[in-house]
Amino acid sequence: MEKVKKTVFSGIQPTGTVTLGNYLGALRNWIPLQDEYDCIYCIVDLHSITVRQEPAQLRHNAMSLLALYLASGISPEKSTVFVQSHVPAHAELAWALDTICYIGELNRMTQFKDKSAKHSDNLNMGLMNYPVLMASDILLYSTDLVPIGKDQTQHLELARNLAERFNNRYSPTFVVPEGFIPKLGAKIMSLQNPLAKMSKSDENPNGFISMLDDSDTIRRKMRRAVTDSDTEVRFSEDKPAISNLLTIYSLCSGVSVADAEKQFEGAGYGVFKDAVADAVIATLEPIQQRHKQLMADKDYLNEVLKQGAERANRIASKMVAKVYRKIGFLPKV
Ligand code: ATP
Ligand code: LTN
Repeated sequence: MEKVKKTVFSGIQPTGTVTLGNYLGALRNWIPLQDEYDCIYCIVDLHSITVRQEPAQLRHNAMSLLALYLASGISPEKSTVFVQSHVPAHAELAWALDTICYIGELNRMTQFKDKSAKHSDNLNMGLMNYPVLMASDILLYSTDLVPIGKDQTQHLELARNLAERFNNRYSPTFVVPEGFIPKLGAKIMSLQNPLAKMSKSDENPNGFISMLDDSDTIRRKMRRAVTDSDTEVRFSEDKPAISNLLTIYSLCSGVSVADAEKQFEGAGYGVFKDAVADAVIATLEPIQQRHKQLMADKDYLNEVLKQGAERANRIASKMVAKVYRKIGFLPKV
């Protein structure tokens, strides 16, 4: 049966508080898709335990991330919002996909190499297996479009390869998904090192702006942000720090990068950084207020999760049953 609407799937790990990078590169782009697509937005807690998590903190982070999804404009009436561990099909399909994924493919993954170096004391199988679980998330829902930041393109490519491999080995089963990567903001860089991506698990909190940072913290982090050698506010490859701030400014204020360059001609970095801070604060403040209200209403948040898990389970369990049948497992009696 042809679908009326195409399907969108994406997720964020509850590994800490979502950063401005996660927001501008991913979350923000999820909102407008809700009108045109069947959107499924997941809190990927199974992924998050590939790095050690403190149980109470993980529980808090997952709930807070749900509140941030909703506060940012994800509507539980329009979209399916749920927690990955509430839907067993994610792990069930991942196992089957594991058996058609080669170790060499996972060994080549940049994120695996980076995280292995960073967590050499905890080189667990989950860290290596991470992209297969992500493929499972996507393929379970016959996803057409996956809105993600640039760092996830290699993982999406693997999901496409596994879908095609399974379809060829058995028969057409999975939709081969496409990525949706924004032109501007697909890789927001650290404020302390413009050559490294802004990450919520950065040890130096001055490197990232968390979506829940208060105005004073945002202003302070912005003032401390590293800059490039001359004093010109210009977007260019040889000015990675200022180009990153211009990207943030443009996305938060709605002013194009070219117009922003004109606006700050001769102004100096101090004035520019304060304007970037103002734009970020104006973007985040209303979200923070809604987040606070939502966090005070746990019954509502739990109800959203319950309905989301029911909807997701219905679709995902059917897909697993179909895959298990094609593989040759005996049907349940
Ligand atoms: P961690 O630091 O815990 O590994 P993370 O900050 O990289 O996490 P994820 O949960 O892995 O965040 O990513 C969620 C989404 O945000 C993904 O679509 C990812 O591509 C996007 N994203 C992450 N960091 C950035 C960034 N700096 N700029 C743009 N998009 C980003
Ligand atoms: N690996 C992603 C998070 C993620 C995801 C997904 C994104 C897990 N499953 C499915 C899109 C679709 C990351 O951002 N690190």
